[in-house]
Amino acid sequence: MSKLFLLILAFTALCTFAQKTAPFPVGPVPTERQLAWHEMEQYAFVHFTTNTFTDKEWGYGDESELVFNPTAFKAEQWVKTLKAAGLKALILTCKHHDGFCLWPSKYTEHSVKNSLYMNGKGDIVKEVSAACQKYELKFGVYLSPWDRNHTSYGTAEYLDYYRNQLTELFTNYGPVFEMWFDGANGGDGYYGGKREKRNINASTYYQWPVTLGLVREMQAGVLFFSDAGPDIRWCGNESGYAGATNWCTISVDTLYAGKSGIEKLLNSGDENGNKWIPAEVDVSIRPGWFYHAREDTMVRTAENLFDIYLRSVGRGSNLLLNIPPDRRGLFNEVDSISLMQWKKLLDDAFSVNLAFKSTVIATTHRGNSPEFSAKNLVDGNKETYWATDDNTKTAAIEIDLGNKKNVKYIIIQEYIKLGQRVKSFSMEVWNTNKWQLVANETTIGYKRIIKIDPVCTEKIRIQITDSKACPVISNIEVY
Ligand code: FUL
Repeated sequence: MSKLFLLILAFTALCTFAQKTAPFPVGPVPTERQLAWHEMEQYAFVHFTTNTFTDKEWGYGDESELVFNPTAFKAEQWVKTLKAAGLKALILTCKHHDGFCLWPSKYTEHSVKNSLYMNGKGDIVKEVSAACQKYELKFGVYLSPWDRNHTSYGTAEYLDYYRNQLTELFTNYGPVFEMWFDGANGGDGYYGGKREKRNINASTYYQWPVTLGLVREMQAGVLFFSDAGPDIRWCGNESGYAGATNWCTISVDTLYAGKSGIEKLLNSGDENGNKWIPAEVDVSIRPGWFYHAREDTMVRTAENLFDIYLRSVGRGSNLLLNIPPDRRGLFNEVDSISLMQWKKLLDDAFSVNLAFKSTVIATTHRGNSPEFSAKNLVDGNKETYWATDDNTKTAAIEIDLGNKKNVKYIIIQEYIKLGQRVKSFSMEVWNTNKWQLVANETTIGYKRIIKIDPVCTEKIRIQITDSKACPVISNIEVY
């Protein structure tokens, strides 16, 4: 045998062996914290402050503390309602732009301690975080960087104030899963009586790296949300949708460069982005973020919330749904009813997975190894996956449901621990003896839910038509 022949033989053997091992990650991958975040999928935002009582969306910062007076506040009512609606966490506006604090901060007089609520002895943050712990909902903090009340806003001194408040929130109220940094700033305010406009340079003033470092020291597990991450990015709109093309990757440089017009990029992410920063879709159940009685007739219907779910969770993002308590300090009946009806729609739509343990074949699988076979797509185990050989970027998967079933939704998930890969895919259903195209889409990511015109079929075919590297898919469900 010639040396060259032996060399070729050894090389082929090596390649075959390589294909039998797991694919290497491609591009940025999520951290453990981000992975756990993806799995939460949906949680609540709660906007509550003096605005609830003054009928405003952006308080000026000069509201008397005495206006804050919820007459029947019960944190458990919020938490039980959210839990029943299938939401996994609650992010509370501990301080909105008006600067009023829902906890008795020792660094300001503009807080619950000077309100009528419990004669100034109350602590809304304490009650809400405790109720979350009791009912096993995660708790998150919104602390507006822009403070229209504080006299030192715009100077270096304010940064100490802001950081002191973060210290109070991150040391006295248990674990915080997400910290929401709001980029909004309208300039003018009361500012301790100065009543002027204060402009800051948003990209340098707050010195975020220092603040984030401080918070991480107190709670290593927290995820930071802001327009630019570093853990979770804004989806670029407040209307309730992630991009139909939605990459969890994006380059932070691009995010910081020229803020205006960045919304489109935030909405779709960037295939070649150098960081894993998935999008979160924040949207309110009402037109406003705060409660206004006049909006009682404008609460989103269950059907509308279901559509939002499909355009957020169904596009690989998480949904942050705002439910603002009313002046009693309770979720209004109208909102609660809508939430419960929405939950029922979700339960009905996704109750029986027709693909579970069904027969699945693929045109190819990695190294011909059972470890990467198409069976893994329907085994209900998120840690197993189907993959192809490294140089195979297209493939077809066929799911045989056994006999004809009514199909309306097809769910597909990438094994994102190895990166987001798929650039385009299509879905077909077997209809009157031929394949009928029902979807032609781009990205998959953590989860993609495709709604199709209801069809009675026994077979579904999914074609991966382009991918950054070999596709790695962990799950397919059919409803
Ligand atoms: C915006 C704020 O200005 C709104 O009041 C609200 O809090 C929303 C979630 O973020 O930037």
